[in-house]
Amino acid sequence: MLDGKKTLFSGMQATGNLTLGNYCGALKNWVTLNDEYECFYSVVDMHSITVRQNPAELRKRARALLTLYIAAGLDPEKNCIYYQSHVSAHAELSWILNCYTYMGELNRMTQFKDKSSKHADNINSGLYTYPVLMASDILLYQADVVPVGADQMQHLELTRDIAQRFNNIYGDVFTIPEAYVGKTGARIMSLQDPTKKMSKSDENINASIYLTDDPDTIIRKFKRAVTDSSAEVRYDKEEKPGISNLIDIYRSATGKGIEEIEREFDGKGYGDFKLAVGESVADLLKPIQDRQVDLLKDKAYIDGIIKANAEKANYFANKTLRKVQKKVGFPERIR
Ligand code: ATP
Ligand code: LTN
Repeated sequence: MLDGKKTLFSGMQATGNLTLGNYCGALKNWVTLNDEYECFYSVVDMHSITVRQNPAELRKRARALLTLYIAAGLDPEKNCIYYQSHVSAHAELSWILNCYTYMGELNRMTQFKDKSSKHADNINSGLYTYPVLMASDILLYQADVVPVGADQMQHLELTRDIAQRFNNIYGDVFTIPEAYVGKTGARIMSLQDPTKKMSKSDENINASIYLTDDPDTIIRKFKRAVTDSSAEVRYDKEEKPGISNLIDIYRSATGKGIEEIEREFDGKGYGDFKLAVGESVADLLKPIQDRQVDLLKDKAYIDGIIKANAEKANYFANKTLRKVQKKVGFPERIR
């Protein structure tokens, strides 16, 4: 706990183009929580290299993501917005926690199974121990809450287990973090296959709304969204997964409730509904896009944020790391 406030940690990978799923499931919740907590938001570039990256591209995307955090409404003076790779304690704690994590636990991680089937030519050990690096991210800052989309719950459970195991041996070293999964937007599904989550690595560009899409593209993608043939705007995840997903998106973009939405489109066809969803999403994203473009031009300002926040993150991370190193028996540093 810092300044009487609880601590929040979250992070996102700078791989691929961020989607509406990333925004509604993660970033949007971060913005609503950032007054209440002492917040750390990382661009987790070390996680990114578990999948092969083009170096210049990764650097560019990482900067765009860091800027997007600010454009979406996170104040970089109040929140610590930083690159994971600028804080070496992440790698150091990760090594230690690897020695407190069982292979049996890592074998159960569904993201590892998914990613290794997608990247069968590069199933590296970083991909396998990815959740341990994620646990280190969270535990270094003694985070109380971690806002993530529903797909990251399994990693968060593992983080809690590792922390608990460590505390059982060495005393109260780590805060046990809680997940925060938002009420709306926890799982935005693909527009082309509503049984699959919307994902930035989807090959079909019509399946995802990218945060960089312009209004016309957004509206066109919603028009093409896969739905059922009954032409009734009603929330029913089993029978009408496509329409329910669009209702979820509309709820997240407008703050309206399910019943209110059903009433609004009572007697109207899917065409009207899809257009309204598209317009609401375009309105939601436009101001963020404009601000990001402006911020990216202001090199000196962004560089200043990167430097100051890396220092702040290093300070807090090293405090925890030193404590852990002492607990496990590493020799004291001579000053
Ligand atoms: P990839 O396709 O590379 O696996 P991704 O789109 O799933 O990427 P991540 O970088 O793994 O995105 O996730 C960043 C954050 O966005 C996480 O907190 C995750 O839970 C959330 N998130 C990702 N996709 C969705 C989605 N479809 N609905 C809700 N939240 C999501
Ligand atoms: N694994 C997460 C990204 C991530 C993260 C974190 C999220 C890395 N470290 C710490 C929350 C807290 C993902 O793929 N979305």
